[in-house]
Amino acid sequence: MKAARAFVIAALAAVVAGPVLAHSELASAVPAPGATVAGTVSVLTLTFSRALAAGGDVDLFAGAFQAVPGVTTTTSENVLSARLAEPLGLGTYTVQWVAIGADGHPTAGSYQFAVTNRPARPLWQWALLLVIPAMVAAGGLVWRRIRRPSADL
Ligand SMILES: [Cu+2]
Repeated sequence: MKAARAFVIAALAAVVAGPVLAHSELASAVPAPGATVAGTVSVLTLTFSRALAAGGDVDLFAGAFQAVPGVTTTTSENVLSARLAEPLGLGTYTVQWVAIGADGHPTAGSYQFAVTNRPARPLWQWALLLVIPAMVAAGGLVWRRIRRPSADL
């Protein structure tokens, strides 16, 4: 019985202590790992599981590991932001990140995403494409009625 209680206490301690001991790991990113972005990308946002200390870095590589110049990395709370001097063109990109956890432990990783440069047309633009010709056609019919009220009556 005593052993069982000791086991439960140890298990609870592990559950409570687990997150405290965990390093800052990449929780999510925009663009997301493996994503295909339609349009341009001018900032990368990497969100981590825990708070970060200054000193993290994001490097970006195009195609066959050509470094993309003009990447400025800033750290805020648990987010690494990488601003790009120029929006990314079509291609496949590799992100290499290094983050320094608030506990001083560094973590690192990499992932890829793709840019297709085909901006998706917003729904309201499609709606206008349908509505404007319909309104022009309706207006034309009304105009003909006004101009020649008894023409075909
Ligand atoms: Cu740590």
